[in-house]
Amino acid sequence: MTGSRSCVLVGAPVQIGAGQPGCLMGPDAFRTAGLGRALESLGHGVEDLGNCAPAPLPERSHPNKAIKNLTETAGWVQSLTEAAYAAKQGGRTPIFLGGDHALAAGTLPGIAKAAKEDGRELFVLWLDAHSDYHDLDSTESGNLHGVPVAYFTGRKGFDGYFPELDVPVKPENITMMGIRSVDPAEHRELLNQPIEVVDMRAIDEKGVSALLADFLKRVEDADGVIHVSLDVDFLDPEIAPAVGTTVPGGATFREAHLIMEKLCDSGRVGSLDLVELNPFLDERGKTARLMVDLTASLFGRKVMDRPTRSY
Ligand code: Z70
Ligand code: MN
Ligand code: MN
Ligand code: MN
Repeated sequence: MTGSRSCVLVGAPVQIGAGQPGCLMGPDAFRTAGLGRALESLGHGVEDLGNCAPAPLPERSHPNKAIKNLTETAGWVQSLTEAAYAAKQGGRTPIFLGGDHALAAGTLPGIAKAAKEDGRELFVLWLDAHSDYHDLDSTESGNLHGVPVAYFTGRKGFDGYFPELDVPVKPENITMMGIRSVDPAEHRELLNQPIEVVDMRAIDEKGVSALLADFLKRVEDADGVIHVSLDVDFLDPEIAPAVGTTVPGGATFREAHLIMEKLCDSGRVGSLDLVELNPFLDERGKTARLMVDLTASLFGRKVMDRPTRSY
């Protein structure tokens, strides 16, 4: 139990990016489920900065009439970019309590800017059923939690709608894992660029351990730092029902914990998003508690507190 991080909890109660309300309650559900206490019990310092609010921006509209809540989402992107950049200062470990996945359109640009200033190569592990790779023209649902990866990698089409992107995330530094729901327009674009997409078939064939080891090798070779973006729907809905977009066939309890333990062993995780928790859909807090337990594994909770041998 060798904790020594300075963790900062940043609440991001954004719910307008998702198709149904409820993620607004996410940050308080994580607090109620004991996220701060779990980190403290591992020996880490924890400071809760409370919740962010969206920046007030002038009204804007896009020719794609399906899009919902564009102005407010852009406001969240702006305020969270600034909050993430600030939270990363002083070698701290920000943990963003969502809120739907649109929040990553703010957190990642802020984290990327801080990493660049620190001279560190940023990698992203995107744990999700979905690729969230629509742009503003291609989204059909109009739910903007489906666009963050396109935005923060600097794809065209966000100019004048979302804040101007300072430091984009390199697509070749992104690995998506758990993917099992990709819309046709996302699929076309994903084939044109170097994001690594580890779908559920790959996990079934090779196992999360070997697949994650490949990613960690690339990070280590670049002496990089990792941002983990954990969407509740990465997990199988049987163990994590509190999400608006359940997709069957997700990661198991054991796969998810193993990923967190191996990430912990790498010593390279610098920031974390916990997203898409909809407490209104939970069963006696079980999803919130599972997300807290996974976070604890990520930051040092072990069955046996000794270095893990490689098998
Ligand atoms: C679909 C869309 C999505 C998260 C659902 C789903 C997107 N591709 N993202 N849940 N986190 O509506 O664009
Ligand atoms: Mn997502
Ligand atoms: Mn710095
Ligand atoms: Mn998802």
